[in-house]
Amino acid sequence: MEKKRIIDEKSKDEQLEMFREDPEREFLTTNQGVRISNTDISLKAGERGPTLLEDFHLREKITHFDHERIPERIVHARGSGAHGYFQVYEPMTEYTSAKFLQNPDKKTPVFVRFSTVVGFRGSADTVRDIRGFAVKFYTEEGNYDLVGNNIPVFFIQDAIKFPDFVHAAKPEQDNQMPQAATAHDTFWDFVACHPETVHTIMWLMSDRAIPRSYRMMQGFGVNTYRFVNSKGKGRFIKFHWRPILGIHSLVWDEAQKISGKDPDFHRRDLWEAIEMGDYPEYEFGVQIIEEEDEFKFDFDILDPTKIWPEEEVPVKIIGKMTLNRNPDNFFAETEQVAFCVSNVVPGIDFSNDPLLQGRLFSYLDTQLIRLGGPNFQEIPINRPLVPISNNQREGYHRMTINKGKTSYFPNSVGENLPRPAIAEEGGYVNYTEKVEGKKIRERSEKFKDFFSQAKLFWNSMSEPEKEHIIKAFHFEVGKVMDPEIRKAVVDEFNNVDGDLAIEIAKGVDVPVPEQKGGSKVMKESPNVSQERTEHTAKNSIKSRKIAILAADGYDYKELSQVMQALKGSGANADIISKYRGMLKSSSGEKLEVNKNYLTAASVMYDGVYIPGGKESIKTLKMQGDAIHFVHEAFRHCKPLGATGEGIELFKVANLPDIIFAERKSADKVISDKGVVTVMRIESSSFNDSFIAALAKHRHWGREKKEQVPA
Ligand code: HDE
Repeated sequence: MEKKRIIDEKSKDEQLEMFREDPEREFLTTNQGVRISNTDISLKAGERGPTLLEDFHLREKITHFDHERIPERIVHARGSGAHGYFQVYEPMTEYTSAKFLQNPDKKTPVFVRFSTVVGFRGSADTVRDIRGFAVKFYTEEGNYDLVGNNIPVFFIQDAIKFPDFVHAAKPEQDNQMPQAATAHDTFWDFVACHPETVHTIMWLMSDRAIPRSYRMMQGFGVNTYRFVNSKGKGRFIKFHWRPILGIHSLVWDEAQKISGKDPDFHRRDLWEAIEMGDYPEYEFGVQIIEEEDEFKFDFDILDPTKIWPEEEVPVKIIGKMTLNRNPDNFFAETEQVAFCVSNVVPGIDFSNDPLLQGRLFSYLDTQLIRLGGPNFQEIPINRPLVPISNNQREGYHRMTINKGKTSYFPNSVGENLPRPAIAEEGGYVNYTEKVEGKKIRERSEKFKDFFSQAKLFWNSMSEPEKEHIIKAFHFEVGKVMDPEIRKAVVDEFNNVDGDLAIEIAKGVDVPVPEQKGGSKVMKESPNVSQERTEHTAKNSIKSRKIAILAADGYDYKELSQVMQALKGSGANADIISKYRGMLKSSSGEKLEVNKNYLTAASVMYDGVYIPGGKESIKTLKMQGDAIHFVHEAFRHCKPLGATGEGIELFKVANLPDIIFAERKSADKVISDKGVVTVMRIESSSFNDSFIAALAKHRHWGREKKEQVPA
């Protein structure tokens, strides 16, 4: 009889414990366990003589080192992982038999890997790119992998185009440039040759492609899947993840600067949040379409370049995922984790989405080369929590020692075991879908509508979002050397929106199209806009980072009052000054400086606060670094706060068209375009106003003020 294991939140951790190595062993040994007496000097024939081949320790150490690398993922090479758990809110029995979606008391362990797509393993985090959002659920029925992205659509409609697409997007083959960027000729040539890419390109040019944090981005399954209930009834579904912290992005100038100042920005953010107990949380949702409604929409529900607008097919929120533990070892866990779209459990099945169909093949195939053979599921991070029993044997790196005589089925020698399970015993039964058709290389008619949803996306953007998209085109297409490609891109987007095409043309040295074109679609889907969607939390500053600039002589009362208020709302603050060490207030208290101007920059923070204190402000006014900090934060539309003499720094920085608090009404808080000031903080509502400004994240109204240098 099979042993039943109870799977809970801790199960994966307990399983991994069996493989963990304690670093505090006393003696160095070889891989054979022989103690080593010297690991610094190789065995030589005499002090100045040649090294001897018989030095087994030297050979083993160097050989192992020589083999430390495995091929990086062909796409999504750069990633960061975290452990956590998933909990469903209510039984989903009506829709799916998947056991991990039935019991709200059950916590299913998960491992998540976030990634960029195009860059190599060592590339920067904040590049313009789609982000991978892959989740491995270690369920009681085996592993289920939901391998998604932070953008709900994909560039191409058929998996057969994927190698072409990736070749065009990756650095160019002659010179391997540019790194982790799509701003180059081959990428835009591919785009111009493939109108099916335009909808996803709109998303890629939007702020979605430069998230503030992995903790603040949505996730989407992209492809159409199926839920199947225990009666065998199937429904089409799309999966969604929604971050509890809301959806927030960087601005492009900031993203580029962070790439240099802290290429690990997203990795560090995720790691530190988990270390500090700010556990990232995401709600899980599904869109459901009944089979009889398959053809009811003006898009084909199998087309991965199309969304199911939430206004037409609402997202049902069914559970929550919490990430609460960092990996112990990056390579063993984050690098070796192998996601396969084909890993499903009973109750979840596939659709005929042609991109998905190809993915079902590709992921398993790629793990074979990446992880060196067919036994990669035995690597601890990939092991299911339920027993594996089948007749697959041998191959590179086989760990399991299969006992008994038989490795075939049926057999009479081994009591005919292990045997297939029927559905009632938990056996996976593929959905019985009727399929009839001629063998052809064709796509369905609605797949050929490339522009309607790109226009829908454009219609749904707020004004600042539209501005950002146009600027992104100016940067990306502006870097294309070949004028023919630039022209082809403008012509292509003239099919989406005539005004958009004109705006793109202006910035990339291409004549505006002779005939203003554009799709006729007037509809909007506000939920695709980060600014307009109701899913963006705009009332919390939990885990945001605030920079406090100060020098000796700062006002202790002001600083500590603001710090406390920020902390009380869940934000984190760093004190930044010219030197690290202790800063002395005007009343003698000392506070530790966390970063100096070289180790910190405004681009690493969500907001800036300047406390008063005559001497402190006198010093800051003389420091170009402090003024630059304020300029840059202003230009990036971040919330800024100052109290008392702190306001003088803003005045010296010449922040344009901003009204500041005045001495004559000392308790009056002035909040103008995200710049919050008060002369006397004590009995004022400064903290509330500053926190409200921080919660808004960005104050786009200031963006036009291009005269502020940054
Ligand atoms: Fe992937 N993709 N992909 N992809 N993908 C890989 O698998 C592939 C696609 C996604 O953190 C590879 O293990 C094909 C869509 C993520 O380990 C590879 C097609 C979506 C990750 C592969 C697609 C994704 C991958 C490379 C078109 C969003 C990283 C290494 C038919 C729904 C997972 C690997 C991780 C990784 C193939 C398109 C998401 C080569 C053929 C659409 C998040 O197998």
